[in-house]
Amino acid sequence: MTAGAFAERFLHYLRYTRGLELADAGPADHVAALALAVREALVDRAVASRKAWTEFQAKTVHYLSMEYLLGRLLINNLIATGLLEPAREAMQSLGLNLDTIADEEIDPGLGNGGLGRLAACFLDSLATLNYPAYGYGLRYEYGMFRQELRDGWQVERPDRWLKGGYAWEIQRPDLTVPVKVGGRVEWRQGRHGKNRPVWVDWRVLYGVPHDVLIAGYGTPNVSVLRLWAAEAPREFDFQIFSQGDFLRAVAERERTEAITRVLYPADYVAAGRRLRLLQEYLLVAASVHDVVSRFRLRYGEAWELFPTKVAFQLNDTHPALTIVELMRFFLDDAELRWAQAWDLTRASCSYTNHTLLPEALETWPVALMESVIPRHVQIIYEINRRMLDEVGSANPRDLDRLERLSLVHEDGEKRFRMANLAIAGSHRINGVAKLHTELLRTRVARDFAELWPERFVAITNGITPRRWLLSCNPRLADLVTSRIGEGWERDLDRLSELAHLADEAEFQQRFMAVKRENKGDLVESIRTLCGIAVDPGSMFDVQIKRLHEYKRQLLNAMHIIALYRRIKDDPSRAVTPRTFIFGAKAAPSYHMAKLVIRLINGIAAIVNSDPDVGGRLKVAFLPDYRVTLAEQIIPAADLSEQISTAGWEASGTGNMKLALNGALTIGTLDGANIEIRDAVGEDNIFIFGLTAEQGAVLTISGHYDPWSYYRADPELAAIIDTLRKGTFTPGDESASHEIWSVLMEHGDRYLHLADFRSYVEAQSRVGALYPDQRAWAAKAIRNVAAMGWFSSDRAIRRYVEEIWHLDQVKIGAGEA
Ligand code: 26V
Repeated sequence: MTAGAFAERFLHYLRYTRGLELADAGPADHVAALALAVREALVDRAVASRKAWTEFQAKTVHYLSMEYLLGRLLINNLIATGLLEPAREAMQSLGLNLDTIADEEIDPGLGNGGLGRLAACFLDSLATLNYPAYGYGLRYEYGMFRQELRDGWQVERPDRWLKGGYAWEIQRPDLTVPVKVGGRVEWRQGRHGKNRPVWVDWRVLYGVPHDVLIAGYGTPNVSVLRLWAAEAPREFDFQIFSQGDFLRAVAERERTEAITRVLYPADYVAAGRRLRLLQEYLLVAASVHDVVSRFRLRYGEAWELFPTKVAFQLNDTHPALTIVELMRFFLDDAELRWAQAWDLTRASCSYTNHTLLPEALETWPVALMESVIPRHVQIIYEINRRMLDEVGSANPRDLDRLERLSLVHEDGEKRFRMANLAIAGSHRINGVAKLHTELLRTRVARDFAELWPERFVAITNGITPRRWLLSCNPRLADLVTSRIGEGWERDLDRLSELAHLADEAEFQQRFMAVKRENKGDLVESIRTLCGIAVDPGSMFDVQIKRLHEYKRQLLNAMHIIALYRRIKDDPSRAVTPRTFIFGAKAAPSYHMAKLVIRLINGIAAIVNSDPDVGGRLKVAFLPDYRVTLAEQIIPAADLSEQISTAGWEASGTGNMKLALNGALTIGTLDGANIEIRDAVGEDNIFIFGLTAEQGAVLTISGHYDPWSYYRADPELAAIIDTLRKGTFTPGDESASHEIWSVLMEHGDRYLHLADFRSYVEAQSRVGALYPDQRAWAAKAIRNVAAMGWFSSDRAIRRYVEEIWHLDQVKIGAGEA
């Protein structure tokens, strides 16, 4: 498409969807018209994709996730469709600037963190690799809250992301699906005289699909992200209305449509609330209905083909009811026998575990579930009975084991254990990194792994190089292309061709010049966002991720205090200038996490303005961390903080994004850090701290005593004392004191004191290396060169081989 033709489409949409001429249009109108102009290309591709998938009768994967963090789509979609340059020129010809407009696009925050962003990277790779794929999720009216900082504290503001309309979504009222809830189960005589359970007195609500098309890069294939919005039935209103109870009709409607009102803004803590259960059930029931309808259109009632045409991937346990809903469909609607229904269900479902944190493992009170989906409760009991019968007949005496395997937690209020259900109903269970899978096998899911070892697989996460290099870091992308040519965007292993340039002076200089320019851009953002002046020549030391105790932003803060105290001790001592950059949201209900934000901002206030520091240390907490902010920070980072307590970070994906953009990692032997170390080599990463094994021994033995580290290390003791006294949170001393108490009076569950010295020593090595910019550049380049394996394309290929068994489909020409 030429720039002229693109400009014409843009003006067309301004006029016919917004009723505006160019002169009257504002930034929001520009974004919408641009999106619609690009969307045309996506729709054409989606139509062709659907046609090819259908013609080829291709097996299709359905990724079920309560969260997606897509980020902005305009630049990405322009790049993917090859329209970036025409669009840029078109805007210029109209007196507009593409980048300025792109900066106005909203970032749909339909997720909390890593699990949601992984889902978005996977849809990108599925499209790019020509696999037929649907993502299913919920269209929350309010996404992740917007974070503001007031007096150093996090304040949450609502995220009304849909208020100006979202041009990328296509509402599909024609594909609305009914979902049953409530009621009870009766036993009635069936067709063959046998008594069968019948779900009665349910009420109905509807799921209305909103599709967002995810373009493949350099291919016409498109993934479809189908987001459900809850809608109340019209008939229902009329019924109550005709009884004269108008207010009740409206209130009831309101309650139903509230199901997709808001994203739960907490990860790592199971909500246990009715509304959350309704959300999970809506996602599952609407999606299964959709998939089954499509199957019927293509294959009629040939249910035996189901697992050869349909794969469901459960993104954590949140959509684990898929297993039960499929069973309900096969048993009650398709009238299959249990054994066949179970075989088909298990053969089509698989489950990804994303965390081992006990408080994040979902369980649902049986009584609550009974009031929402009584038939499903019966089915879960029956799945459990059959599973325990089978296991019990092999080992009749091991009652403890049966108790651990049971889908029902019986101690006190009865609850369903969703991870056990997800494992029992899946043919593959995967962890998201090697260590994580090993810990899943040997700790959290040990009894299951002993029963069915072949079902457990390790598939390390990955990231899409399209968003996390090509689009977010055009300077580095261009430099890479200038040396190894195009093609790495779809074959990231080709980055290894950069390795031999690591010691080449000229390439090092170019590489560092790119980094410096990116840092210059970020300096401007920090000035605007935080009002802090930072030196682009200082080392940018970055920790960006959800705020959680196990991720140990507090350990980072303790290191900053250490450096600050050393300067105060001797203001003339030589220090490597550093800018500490944080981005993190705390769950609104997570008290300790909010205290840590307050502490970091307190440290920032003191360090940034102390004349003794003289600007050599700066701390910036950037508000409202989200995909868009990540895309600005990552290209400018020198040092990547991946410092979780070993054993607790399932994988991490920020670690991969930062290394891909030329940051060196300081990290523990946790999650994918281990695999990053193996890829880049020990000399090109800063590893510290206890291993998962050592940490577990220390914790489980009951011998861990933070005070022993306090007594042995005067510098550490002084830092801990500042926390007790509230030195860094003047006016809010109790905030700091509470943090102290969690460490020193409540056992320091995440081993901050145990790892402190090792961390500070690793940081000294970092600080010593940074001034040698050539040596630093060589290591950074080696990191970039070794990141090929961390592409989400590799991860998706592994899912295809180990779990889904899909065939690639070439659009327009059948099978690839
Ligand atoms: C858990 C829960 C618990 C129930 C209530 C709502 C809710 C929402 C989200 C979560 C997800 C926590 C798990 C998670 O995000 N894990 C992260 O997954 C990343 C992708 O696999 C991985 O890189 C991170 O290491 C892991 O922490």
